[in-house]
Amino acid sequence: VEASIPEPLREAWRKHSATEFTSKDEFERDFVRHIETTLARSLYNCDELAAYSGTALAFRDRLIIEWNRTQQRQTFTDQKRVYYLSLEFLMGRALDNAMLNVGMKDVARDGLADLGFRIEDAITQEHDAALGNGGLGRLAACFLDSMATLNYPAWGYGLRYRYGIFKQEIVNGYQMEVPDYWLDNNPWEFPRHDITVDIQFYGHVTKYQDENGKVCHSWESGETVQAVAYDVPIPGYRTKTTNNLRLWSSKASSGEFDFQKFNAGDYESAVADQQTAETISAVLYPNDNLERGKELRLKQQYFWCAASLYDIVRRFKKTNRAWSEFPDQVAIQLNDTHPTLAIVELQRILIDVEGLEWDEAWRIVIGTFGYTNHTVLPEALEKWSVPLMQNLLPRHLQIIYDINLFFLQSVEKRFPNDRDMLSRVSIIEESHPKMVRMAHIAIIGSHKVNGVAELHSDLIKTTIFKDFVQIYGPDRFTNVTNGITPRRWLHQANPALSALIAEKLGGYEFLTDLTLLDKLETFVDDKNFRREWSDIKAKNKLRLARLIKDLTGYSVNPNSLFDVQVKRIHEYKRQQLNIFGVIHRYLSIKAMTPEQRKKVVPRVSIFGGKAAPGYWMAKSIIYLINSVAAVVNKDDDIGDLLKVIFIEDYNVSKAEIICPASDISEHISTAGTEASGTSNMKFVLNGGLIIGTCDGANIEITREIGEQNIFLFGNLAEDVEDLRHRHFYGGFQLDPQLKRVFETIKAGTFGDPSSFNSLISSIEEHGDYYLVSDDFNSYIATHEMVDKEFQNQEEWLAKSITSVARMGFFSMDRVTNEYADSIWNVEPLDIAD
Ligand code: 6GP
Repeated sequence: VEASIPEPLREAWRKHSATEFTSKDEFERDFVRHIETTLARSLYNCDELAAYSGTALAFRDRLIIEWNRTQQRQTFTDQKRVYYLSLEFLMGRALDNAMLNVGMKDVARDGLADLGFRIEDAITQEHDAALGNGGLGRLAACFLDSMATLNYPAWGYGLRYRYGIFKQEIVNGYQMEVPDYWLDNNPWEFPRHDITVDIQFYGHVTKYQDENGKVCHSWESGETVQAVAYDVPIPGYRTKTTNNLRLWSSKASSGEFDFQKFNAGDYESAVADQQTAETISAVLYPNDNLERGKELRLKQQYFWCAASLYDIVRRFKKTNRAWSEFPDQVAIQLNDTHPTLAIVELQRILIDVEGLEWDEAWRIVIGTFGYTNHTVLPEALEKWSVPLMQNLLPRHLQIIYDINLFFLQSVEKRFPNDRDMLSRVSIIEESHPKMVRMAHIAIIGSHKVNGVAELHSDLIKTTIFKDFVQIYGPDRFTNVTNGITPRRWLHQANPALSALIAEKLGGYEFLTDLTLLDKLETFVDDKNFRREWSDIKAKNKLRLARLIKDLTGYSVNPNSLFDVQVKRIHEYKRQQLNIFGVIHRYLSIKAMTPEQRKKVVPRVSIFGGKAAPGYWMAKSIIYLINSVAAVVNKDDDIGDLLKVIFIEDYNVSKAEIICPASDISEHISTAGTEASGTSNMKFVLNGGLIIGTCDGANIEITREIGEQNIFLFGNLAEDVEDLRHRHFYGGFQLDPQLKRVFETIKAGTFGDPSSFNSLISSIEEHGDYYLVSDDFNSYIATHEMVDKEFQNQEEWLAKSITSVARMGFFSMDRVTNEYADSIWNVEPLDIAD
């Protein structure tokens, strides 16, 4: 309030208040001013990177003006807000998205042309903001886009990693990791050096009695690290709402301690302390669907949760409401269990700092939180060792024990004498060392728990969280099937297709109501429309072929069938099944007569994705793909009939080129392992067909688009357990075609076979956990159907168009509205002109 300018002095402010550029001329003015003043350059010294920066800064001005207004509006209306807590935000590039969302891309294109630049060259200078691993991080980014587009008062909270996901280089076929320093030339963040929070670690807890004799706890001593806020504006599509993504960066607290050391000449130790503090937000852990229990990771989690909660509570307290109203003003969504400590931290603030009684505080906590689960893989379920937690967060561990005590007491009342049940649902696993099960805290401390596709949500209710359904009843558990933002994944990635659809539907309304796509079905038989549709796919394939040439040196024939699998490399996602299938194809072609070869549909098998640096098996898969590529692509006997490509450093901006260019893409996880998948939606929305297992969102995609428009294969989730069991106790029969593939590898066709030993033995000898052999036959047969159907291009086009027309359900806007209705109880802000 003190910082606010008194009314009599506001005239000058109003007169000079910043305004957005609205014309080409004004854009050029802002661009040149930024080049000359912000960047201290000139027309004699303006390369493409500077042109990018100038454009980005001009657009940033626009965003920040709307950002300011949005924040004022949201504060003024003072309604319930959503806070999306995610350790990952896989944003990709921001400039193109900002231009399209504010509707000024054409203005910028013309302006840049006047100034001597091609807009594409400026756009591609931008470094991806890659603060995430894969699906979970990209989902968070799609959430931000939809929440802003739909005018929800919503904030994202995350960490400002100095290094995002590593850059992948392929050297002699192997993955190498290179640090991704992405912060140079990043115009999109606003450091808020005045918004800081001191975060405490270690120390001990003392008990005392207050003046009324109540027993209280105080968490003392220990170390503090400072959290500094960095704000990133998130523009909605064609709306005034520009929301905030707040990322916390760690810094040494400027306590006297450091200065004493410094003054005493102990510079090194003073600097070392500072570096230790900065380490907290230094790097994103590069694991997808895997947790490894490292202390620094727990520090990251607490640092970010505590800073975010402090911020949220501070904002709430400004409204002078009673604490009981907290859940009416605040909804916090936990993106997986990574932010679970926020539950414990809010309880701590309410009882230790604000003096509420336990039960009242706990009611508030439950009313506030929702938890989204993204995986059933046991290796991804977070557990922290009790001694580690005791040391780092002593007060939180006490609170966790109390939460557990009260919870177990209530369970015991309802299920007397069921010791097994108690030990299964306890927050504490009685192992050595004891472990804290984060998912249990997340379930007990939230009013809603959701999975991300129907099958997945059913699975969590019948397997990993079964007991909790017994305890709480089915109402605490729900499903919200994932979606994607059509702004980035159709309009931005595939402008030609977006324009064609707009022409047919009479405008771009489908970008904010994706169900309108259904009108496309009336054009399925329109010959001209089909031609235009297939021309666009052809051009997108050409664009990808150019990228492939640039990255790998290989020329691929754009008339081939482009078969794509791009996603994190993981055994459960089964890139090994794909590459074994490619080897099978190679062997089949080799065995053909020239006559037979004439009938072969030329194919390019395209792979992309990163392996976690410590994931040996995933790295072997990458090496096998590259080794097969090296042989097949140089085999003159094969020519264009088969090419194998590994695209290095797969990321969001490459996905924007790859997704519009597939004929077929692969979503072939072992049934029951892929919670949802979201790239399946991106490919179909861009007119590609998919081959997939009955897993995750593939099932709902099938339901929406019709089973004649998708290539499904493989065993069902309900049979997986049985099959695994049989591998051990019924004798293991390797599929004969897969056997032939293994023999070829073992014969050294693709180089030293010892490199692939573990890959093969995991299937042949160690139980084939992911059922590669069980599904191989049906996989190969289904690919033969793909070939056959691809030859009937007219039918193929009809399938492609029909599928796109039926994809409306998978809009992130539908997802966001479902969370708002069924979990957050939040309304969009009414924005009148
Ligand atoms: C992923 C799931 O693997 C993927 O199926 C889903 O589409 C995505 O989340 C978004 O819901 N999970 C993760 O990336 C992960 O690390 C802990 O889960």
